[in-house]
Amino acid sequence: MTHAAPQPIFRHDYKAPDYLVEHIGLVFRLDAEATRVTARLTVRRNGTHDRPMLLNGEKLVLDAVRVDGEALAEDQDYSVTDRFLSIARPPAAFVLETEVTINPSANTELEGLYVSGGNFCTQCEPEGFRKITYFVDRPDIMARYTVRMEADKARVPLLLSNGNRIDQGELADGRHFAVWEDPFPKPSYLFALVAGDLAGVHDSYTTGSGRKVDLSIWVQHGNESKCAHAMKSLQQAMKWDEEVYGLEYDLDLFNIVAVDDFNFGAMENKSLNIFNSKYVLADQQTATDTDYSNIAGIVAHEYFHNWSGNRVTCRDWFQLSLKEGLTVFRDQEFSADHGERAVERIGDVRRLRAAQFPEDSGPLAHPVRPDSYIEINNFYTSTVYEKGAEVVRMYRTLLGARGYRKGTDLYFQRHDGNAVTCDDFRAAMADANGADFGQFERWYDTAGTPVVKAQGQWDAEAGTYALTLTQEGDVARHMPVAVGLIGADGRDLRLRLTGESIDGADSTTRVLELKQKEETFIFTSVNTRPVPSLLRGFSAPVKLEMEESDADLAFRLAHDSDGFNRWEAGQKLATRLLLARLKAAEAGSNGPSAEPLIDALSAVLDSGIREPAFAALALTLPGEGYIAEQLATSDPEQIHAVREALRREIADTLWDKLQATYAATQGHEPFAATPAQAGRRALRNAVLAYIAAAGRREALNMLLAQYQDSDNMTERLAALTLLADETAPEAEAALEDFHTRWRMNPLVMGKWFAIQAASSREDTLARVLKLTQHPAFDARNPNKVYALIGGFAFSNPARFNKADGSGYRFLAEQALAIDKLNPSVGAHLLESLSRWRRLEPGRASLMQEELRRVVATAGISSDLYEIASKSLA
Ligand code: B3K
Ligand code: ZN
Repeated sequence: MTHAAPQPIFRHDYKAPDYLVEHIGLVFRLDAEATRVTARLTVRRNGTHDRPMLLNGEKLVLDAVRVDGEALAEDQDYSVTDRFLSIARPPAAFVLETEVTINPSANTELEGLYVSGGNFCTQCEPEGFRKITYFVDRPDIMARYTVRMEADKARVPLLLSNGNRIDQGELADGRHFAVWEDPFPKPSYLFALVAGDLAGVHDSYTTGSGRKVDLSIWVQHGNESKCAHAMKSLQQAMKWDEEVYGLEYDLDLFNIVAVDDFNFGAMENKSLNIFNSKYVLADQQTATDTDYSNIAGIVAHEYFHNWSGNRVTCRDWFQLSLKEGLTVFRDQEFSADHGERAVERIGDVRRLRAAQFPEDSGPLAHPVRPDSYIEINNFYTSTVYEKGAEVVRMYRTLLGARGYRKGTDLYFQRHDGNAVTCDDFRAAMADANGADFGQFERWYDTAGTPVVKAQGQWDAEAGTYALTLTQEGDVARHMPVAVGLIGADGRDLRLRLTGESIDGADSTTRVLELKQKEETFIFTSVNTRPVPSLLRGFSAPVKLEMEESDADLAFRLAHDSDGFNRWEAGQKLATRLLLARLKAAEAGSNGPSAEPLIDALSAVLDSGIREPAFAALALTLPGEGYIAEQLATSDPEQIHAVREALRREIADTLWDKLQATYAATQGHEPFAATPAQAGRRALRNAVLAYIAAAGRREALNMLLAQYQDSDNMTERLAALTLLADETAPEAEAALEDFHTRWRMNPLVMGKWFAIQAASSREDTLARVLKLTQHPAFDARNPNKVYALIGGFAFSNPARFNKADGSGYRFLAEQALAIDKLNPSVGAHLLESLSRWRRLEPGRASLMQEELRRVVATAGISSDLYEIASKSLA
């Protein structure tokens, strides 16, 4: 069978639903191979029309259809295809009952109802509910749910769904039941069911208005001791949302369930969040500091969705960023308030630049609010999430914290219980503040990263500094540009724009509101040559271009009061050097001296121990992907070689200081996952990475010692990651030792796969191929697939982009194989083949060849088809 090209769906075709569902009563007779689902829908016609009622349904075996208790006749009263059930002439108000059978055990897509670790669980966003029962599966249908579950009591003692449990009891033959009712109307994508044998960890939270909420985290037996961090994070998130947004939790219980097989991070189902166990379980021995911080961020993110997503939801999937951009911004600020603000912000921007900027300049580019899609699962992208968060952040930067809060208050008050659009959010921000956000729509409807050029002119005589900002391209956007001017003593000047009175709003950072294609802002009373610090805190998601000398960059790396820009200055210094050296390498010469950069990094090391988390980031050179992004076309192996050579030069030159810092960052206190300790460990690991880069024998011994002697996974894994680049037998032995210790722990085995996949060893592809046959690897488990195959394709540019195309071929084969089991995971892997236009011609054509092969393969999913065909276009 050949594949008819799947057709796109367009945002402009949105129509209000023909029928509304007010209530749905579900009965599940749970069985691993044959679960029976009865659905009782209370339906009302929407408007005046005589159209049939069309319900979505996939992979369902239809056993019965009834309207108001009367069985319907096929073809006459209803018709059914492999995607829809159509009810021919329904009355204006009626009860529709369907009975279907589904097979949770055979569900490898992990969408709908499936089995993980022997337990039943669900994933419905965006379109999984239609794999459970026939329904009008779109987010603007908000219904109340009552759910009855029946199962074998011994094997399935726990029965959970959304809302409150209103009944439970025993049935014949050792079975039992529970009935849950959710008082809040919700879209079908927020439905959840969990049934199985799990251990519960319990605590509580009392809201500001005095409501006691029972909190439970459900995990596999034996993992109870690894839930404390997730529980504490949940309590902090509940408190933070009250304090910062005035939003309280609205039910008496909140459940989190951890499962090992999950397509992404976690899911915000009403009062029953289901999580990838990777983002719940943590202890000192098995989780890194990064894991701890991801857990806090994701637990908070899913909790925050209770308001930004659940109480106020999306009208259609084109509005996805309405909930995701807003909720990412909320979780970013939560993390900033609980950690080091500048360090968190640097992390946000690094992620944005590593994933979203490339996406926005490649064939898969799309606006924050896309205009069309083939498969909505392909649009859970960094543009919708991370750029969407930047867009929300800009409202706050433009309006200030108070104005922004007025805007969110109005948004939640106006739209509570409704399914709305990005325009509604923008209107709430504007109306609450009497502000004009008309031009701001460009951030939602136009793809691409804007480029802003800056030029400064200090007039010594007039004592003015004129800053001209120019937006490239046809579309002028409305954006905040936060600016500081630094005096010769390293201190910020007090800023005043022309026309402002002396006692006007002068401060050291000013937010300029840029709206035109070109605007000049003139600061007065600038009596020494200032060093400008622009786009402080990364105030807009743009590429800023400005001439700046090495000396000014080094000065800002030492003195900029804005932590983000201080880091940015160092990155710019390093990027410039790396690009010059790449150019020189092509011409067969050495390129410029690294002295200015090494001096600057030396100064970072001098003060490193006082601000270790920042120093770790400042010491780390821009990644290979980021360097490639600065070039029209590139050779990733060459970038790797040049970057490694520079790392070695830095390590050789600063050897003694690196050793001293390593010694000074040895931990003495008992382990705690605090920002302070995590900062110290981050600096220690960054320094160890340089020490390893020097390639001396004593370095190998230090790696082995850190691997063996550490009492925590952060340090142990960092050492093992560096050892995985080595070919020495001791390094192999360490990898083997790690496997022996942790082979029973799937999350730790994921780390073991990931570091081998990211190894710079020449034989990495061969090893990855071999690891796909390892007993701990499982192509059905997304974590393992992303660790091993994703780790190779996304985190190892040098080995993935081998000039002979073997990496591309491997990836295409894996994506095709995974596609048969789990299309959304297969499609995500294939995104690694989308950037061929930015590669030198030889690799570019090898990459295209693989994409063509994928498109030409019969029977591929629409998910995979969309990524492959768009990547080629
Ligand atoms: N809303 C879910 C993501 C669903 C992804 C479906 N492919 C988790 C989140 O963003 O919070
Ligand atoms: Zn989300």
